[in-house]
Amino acid sequence: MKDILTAPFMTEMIRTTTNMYAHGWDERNGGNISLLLEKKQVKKYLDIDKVLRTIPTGFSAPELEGKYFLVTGTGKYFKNVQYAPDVNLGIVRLKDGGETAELLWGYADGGKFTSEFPAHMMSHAARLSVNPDNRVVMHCHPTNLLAMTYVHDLDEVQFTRTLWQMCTECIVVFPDGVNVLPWMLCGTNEIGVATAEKMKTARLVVWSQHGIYGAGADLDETFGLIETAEKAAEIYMKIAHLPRLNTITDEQMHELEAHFGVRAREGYLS
Ligand code: 2HA
Ligand code: ZN
Repeated sequence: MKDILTAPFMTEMIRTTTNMYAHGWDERNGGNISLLLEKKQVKKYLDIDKVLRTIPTGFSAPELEGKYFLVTGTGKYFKNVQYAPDVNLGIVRLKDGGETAELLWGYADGGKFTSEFPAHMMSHAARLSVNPDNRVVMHCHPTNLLAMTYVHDLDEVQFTRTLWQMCTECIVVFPDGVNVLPWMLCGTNEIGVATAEKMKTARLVVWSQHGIYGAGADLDETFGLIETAEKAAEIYMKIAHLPRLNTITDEQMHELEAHFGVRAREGYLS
């Protein structure tokens, strides 16, 4: 059996959490990530018949029965993941229709998965239903996106269009746009259901006055997606209070669509 700390999925997870902390998106215990693993990946590093503990999840997700996830721990700090991965991360397998998680590795201090586990698992199920290659759900608190939810209309078309207008490549990176939830109580099944519903039509879901969820095929892509939206929000927060003399027009957006072979979300451009 190989050392799990050398697994590419582990080193990427450690690098990603470290980098997200460095970006200021994950203060204290803010943020959480879940990465869907293949059974054959896990078997190289762990005896999958050795269950350390079982943990009730408090929700059901039959679509995810038997699936393996590497997940950040509840109350854990992203800045500490690199120093103690086995305390701050865990690998679980879902059973009983998603109602039970079997711990196979990690949460070594007796901890468990993130409080946002429902939103993560329900979002995985939603993304997999539209993209079988989806592997990552990532939540964090990027400063400018969060700031924007205090001063910008929360209408999804308006919010998306503003972000697209802030950097030329935004429409290429997230042509599906950004969905927006109003403020809701976090850590609940209700916000999980609402997030998953929004995840069916976009890979980015803003939680107003809280943060953002991103989904993608790998950690790099998902990080890059949030990074691009956050960059756009940063530009917006720099210019929102100034007279706008120039912008990216819808006509120019159509040129970008044609050149990069992407299709903007239906009805979002004139
Ligand atoms: O505590 O970010 O949304 C981690 C969180 C909760
Ligand atoms: Zn949060």
